[in-house]
Amino acid sequence: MGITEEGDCRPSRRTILRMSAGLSLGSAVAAAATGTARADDGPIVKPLPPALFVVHGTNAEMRWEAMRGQGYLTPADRFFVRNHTRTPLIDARTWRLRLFGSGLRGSPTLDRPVTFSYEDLLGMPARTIDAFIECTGNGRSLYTTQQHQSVSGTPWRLGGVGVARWRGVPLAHVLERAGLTHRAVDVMPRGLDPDFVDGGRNLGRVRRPLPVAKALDDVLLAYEMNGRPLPPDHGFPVRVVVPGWVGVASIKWVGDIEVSGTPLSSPWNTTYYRMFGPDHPPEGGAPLTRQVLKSAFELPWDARLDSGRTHRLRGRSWSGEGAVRHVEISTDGGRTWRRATPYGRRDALGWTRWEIVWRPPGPGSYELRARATDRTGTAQPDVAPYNTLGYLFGAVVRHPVTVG
Ligand SMILES: Nc1nc2c(c(=O)[nH]1)N[C@H]1C(S)=C(S)[C@@H](COP(=O)(O)O)O[C@H]1N2
Ligand SMILES: [Mo]
Repeated sequence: MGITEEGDCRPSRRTILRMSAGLSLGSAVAAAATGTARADDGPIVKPLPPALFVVHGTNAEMRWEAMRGQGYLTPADRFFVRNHTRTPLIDARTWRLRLFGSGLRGSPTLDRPVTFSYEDLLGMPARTIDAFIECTGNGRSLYTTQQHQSVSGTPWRLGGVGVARWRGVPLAHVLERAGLTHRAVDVMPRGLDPDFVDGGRNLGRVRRPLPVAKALDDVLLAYEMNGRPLPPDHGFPVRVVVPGWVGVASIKWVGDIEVSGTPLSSPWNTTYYRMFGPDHPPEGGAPLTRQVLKSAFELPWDARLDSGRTHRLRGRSWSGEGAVRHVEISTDGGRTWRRATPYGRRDALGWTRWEIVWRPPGPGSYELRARATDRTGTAQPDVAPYNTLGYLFGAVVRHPVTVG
């Protein structure tokens, strides 16, 4: 089910060659910049052609029509980027992963941590998973456009999600190697990107605690995305991948990991990534964990479709709760629904692709709706529960199209 165990502890020769290609890329960019300064001063390194992306400040949203005709995975050239600040350029040769804290044997400190190099990680048992990473704010703009509610944050439509093939070392393996004890309760990876400043307050580097049970379950320290070394924007040399969970848990450019015998906190599980608003306690709800069930059509927003012919509508549905069971489509504003036909692979950690044919009855404006049901038997609701930061918009989306 999307998880491949690789018995051999040593990377294949091909992998090593691929990796050394990644290393020389790392050193080339390191010459131009060690950490902050670089020739091109944008927050994102990769090209962001307008046909593939909508840029929101330091972030880039994938256009859903860019998935049309693609296979199961989202190619790296169109995978969304969510940066609190900017993509750092890191030299894999000098990079070290540092582990410290009271949850490790001998309670190593950040000054005297347990360290692993990039090559140490490449030499450990590898695992590959096909999993989505999705921003918790994906769909946020629909709170405003569809529910007429005001929320703050990046106004993503539905393109703050992608499925990639992540290869790396299980975090569990690295924690064991670092001397994990039964005292450990929380694990907190921290990124090497610049400090995040919000409203004049310096909140430090992006970090978020993860309960040890999840850390030991299916979390990966990934060094490859879709069969290549991680691109700089997606966390080179190593990122965390936390399947099914809020995207912020998947810390990019990981530099250190605190392993603690007492619960940890950071702004990313207290100030952010909780539900706030009239229906929630003043300190917010519990820290968010799983992403909610969603669906998207592989169509431009306000797509133009020819009248007088039959169209094959395609889309994808995914859920942090596990595999999608079925998807229904309405082309008449939710009065009638038809089952879409799933095709290809459908993995619990990734998504389900589906299609349906539609012959528009005539020219005019229509709203397409896709409503998925996941393993838990729950279907996407008509309305997403309001929260001031606009997280977890899981309602059925009304996708406008014009037939003419
Ligand atoms: N170090 C670091 N890790 C990070 C972030 C960041 O800004 N810095 N953004 C997080 C958020 S909010 C999301 S949604 C995902 C996005 O991953 P991507 O940019 O590879 O798509 O990365 C997460 N990891
Ligand atoms: Mo995010």
